[in-house]
Amino acid sequence: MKLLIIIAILRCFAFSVGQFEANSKANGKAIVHMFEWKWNDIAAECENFLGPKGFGGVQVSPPNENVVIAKRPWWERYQPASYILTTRSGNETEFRSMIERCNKVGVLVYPDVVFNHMAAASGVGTAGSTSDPPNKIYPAVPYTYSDFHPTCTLNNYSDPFNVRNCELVGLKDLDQSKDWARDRILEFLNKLIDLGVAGFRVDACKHMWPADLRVIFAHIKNLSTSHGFEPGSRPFIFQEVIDMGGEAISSSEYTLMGAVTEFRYSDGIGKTFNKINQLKWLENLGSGWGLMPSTSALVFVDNHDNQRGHGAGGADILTYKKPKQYKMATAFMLAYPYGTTRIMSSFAFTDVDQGPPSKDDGATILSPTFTKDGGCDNGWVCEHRWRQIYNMVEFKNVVGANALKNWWDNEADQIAFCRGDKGFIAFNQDTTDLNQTLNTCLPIGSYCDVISGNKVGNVCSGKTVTVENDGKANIFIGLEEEDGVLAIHAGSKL
Ligand code: ZXY
Ligand code: CA
Repeated sequence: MKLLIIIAILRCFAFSVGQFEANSKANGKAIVHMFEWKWNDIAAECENFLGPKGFGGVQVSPPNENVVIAKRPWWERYQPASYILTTRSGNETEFRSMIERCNKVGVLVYPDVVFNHMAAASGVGTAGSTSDPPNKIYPAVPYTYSDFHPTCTLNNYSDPFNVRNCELVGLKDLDQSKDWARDRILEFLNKLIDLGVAGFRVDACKHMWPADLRVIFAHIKNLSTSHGFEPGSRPFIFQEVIDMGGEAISSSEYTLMGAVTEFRYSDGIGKTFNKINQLKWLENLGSGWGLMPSTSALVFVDNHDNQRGHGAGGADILTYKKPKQYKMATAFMLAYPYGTTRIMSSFAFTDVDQGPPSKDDGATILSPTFTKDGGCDNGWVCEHRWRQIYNMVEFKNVVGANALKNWWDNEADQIAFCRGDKGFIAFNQDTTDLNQTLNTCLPIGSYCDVISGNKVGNVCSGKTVTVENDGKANIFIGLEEEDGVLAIHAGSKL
């Protein structure tokens, strides 16, 4: 009898916290963060590009109302005024339509959700609601002062109480242990579930108690069967915890409840492809680097915050501003079997506070325009439309769960490896050309390198690699080439 009760308790536990896997449809596929895009533009991008190219999901900017801040910095969206679904990205109708259109083409939607805090700035929000932070009154939720922790300043990262109960840059700190706050947060998250989202990127988890998050996550509904999810599917939750070491709070406190952002990966990959570390050290990336277990890790080359030189990694973080190294780092991330991968899709910026391309004094975000070669314009970078990146998204899908094998390196800055017998990739950031006969693990045939070009009909627009019947091929990556990578896979065979 006792044993049965224990089993029953364990089973409840398993069901309530088992949200590691990007659920079945997206499992193993890349997620792209469409930072500050409008809902209608994302819907079109799902249909025209992301679905056809095999992206598994999109992270979208916070869908709920934020306080309008002068000059419209990107971070105004991290100052919630209410849970009304009206922002510069669009309204609830547009949000709903985006989710349906993206789901239909197999691209799942993961909204960024902010519930550590409410706005620090006073004024009117994007849905017209007022916020009164000095008195901690947000009438459109509604929240009043008793829903918040007593005021204190967040200034001591060695003290978990200070980090979790005090105000980060004056943002009013919600008390997620209180029933009223918890219920408003859950009402918001469950409404998003009803609209068809597949999970959440949860902002500022370091600043919330793991025990409170556990209770909140356990009360989120299963994914909506009326949006095509299998009965019993749990949301995929990835928690933002900036843990570079040296602070009181560790990312491992959050791995029980879902995936966690691995900022040390971003830092390490940046240092590697900035030539601070050698490529050969990538062989044991993962636990060899002291990173969290692969199934817990949400990995990225850069995110919307550290691409601005803020926080984790500082100047070593690679961004679209160093395209050759950025593409190499992203290709490595998509080829190497570690973590759930997220690609950043940015707008161009010169000032770290600058918001997205916009007109009418910032009120209206501009839509991306597209160039003849398929890239973006009008202020949008669209890394996800760079051939070297979207072709590696396909590489990742083709190699699937096949293990890494046949690691080769020159004991310095040239490396190569296979993924089962489905894919082969080589990198060169050494001071000489890479010119080697290597085992590609692929069946005999001619393959298009998907970095220097595409397979177009039965020809390659870039390099062609000839694999002999022993799996070997001559691999050449010249120093002066546009890209320091070469990748071939089962789907790029002529
Ligand atoms: N902001 C400017 C002005 C206000 C917003 C700034 O100088 N902030 C101080 C340094 C960055 O600290 C922040 C962190 O997380 C946030 C912040 C924030 C999360 C939010 C809203 C915020 O200011 O305003 O939802 C933060 C927390 C950490 C950490 C590093 C940074 O280790 O535990 C910013 C905004 C940054 O720079 C921001 C916003 C959203 C994010 C994020 C950073 O998800 O990661
Ligand atoms: Ca807090």
